[in-house]
Amino acid sequence: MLALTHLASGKVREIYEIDEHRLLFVATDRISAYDVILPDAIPNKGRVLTGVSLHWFDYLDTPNHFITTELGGLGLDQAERLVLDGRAMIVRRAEVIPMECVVRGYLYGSSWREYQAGGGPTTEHLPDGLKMGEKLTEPIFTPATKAETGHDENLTEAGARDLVGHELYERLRSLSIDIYQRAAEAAAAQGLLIADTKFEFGWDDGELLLIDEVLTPDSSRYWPADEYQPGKTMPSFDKQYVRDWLDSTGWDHSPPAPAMPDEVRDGTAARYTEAFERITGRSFADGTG
Ligand code: Q0N
Repeated sequence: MLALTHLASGKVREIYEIDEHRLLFVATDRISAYDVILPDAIPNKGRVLTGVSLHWFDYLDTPNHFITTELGGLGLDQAERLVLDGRAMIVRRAEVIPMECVVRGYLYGSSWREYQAGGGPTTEHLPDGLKMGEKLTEPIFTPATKAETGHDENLTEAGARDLVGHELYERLRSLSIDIYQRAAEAAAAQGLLIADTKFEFGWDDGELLLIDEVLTPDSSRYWPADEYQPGKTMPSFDKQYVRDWLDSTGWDHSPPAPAMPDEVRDGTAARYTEAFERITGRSFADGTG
């Protein structure tokens, strides 16, 4: 489709090479649930996620890979520009640090399961007696690696220090926690809690840069503050609707996933738009009107 070299694919993202120093980072409309990519796309999901990342890059004002969303000068034809508009950013090409920098403010998801099963890498510094979804006294840094299977593998603190070195570990930990705390404070003003989030970092020109998507609903758990209750299962406000529909079909989570009725697709799209509006405090204009 594009006259650019394809560099990498994530479940829902595509990365193309522009030149030695720049990449084109594209958020697609694909959606995954239960670790499987669904056969139907969610209209404008890529634009919503790109808009959320841009909001945080701007708000956080921490060194990051973002250059521009202006796609002129890449030799794209009009059809390509139309598809990419709003969902692509030109970013600085970095040397990716092979560690996912996860920060958790609440004990939930895989970390809760680990804790409940007697403890593991993400819970090694936690006291006993915490409830599911409980707010931690301090946010914790629980880095992971991408395993061959595509599943994240949690690292112990010692394992993470071995992987990146003590000096970089300290820097990534304090930067990740600082970014999380500033984002969580801003989100709280919008009535949202950020249960946990995952950052990636890379090096370019001697600078440590925040890369990838940032604090999107795909990389983070956002909870409506007024629905928060420790001990209770917290529905994800963007994906719960599609998960509930998948559950109602009796699908066993092995690919392929069932095709989505139009109303589930449109309801999911509306929830992503709502997520954008809650997070950024701005209305989402999808550019199709
Ligand atoms: C890049 N990914 C996501 C680490 C890699 N700015 C950049 N420069 C160079 N490469 C990348 C970016 C960005 N963003 C990011 N792939 C390439 C894949 N992750 C998965 C986890 O491990």
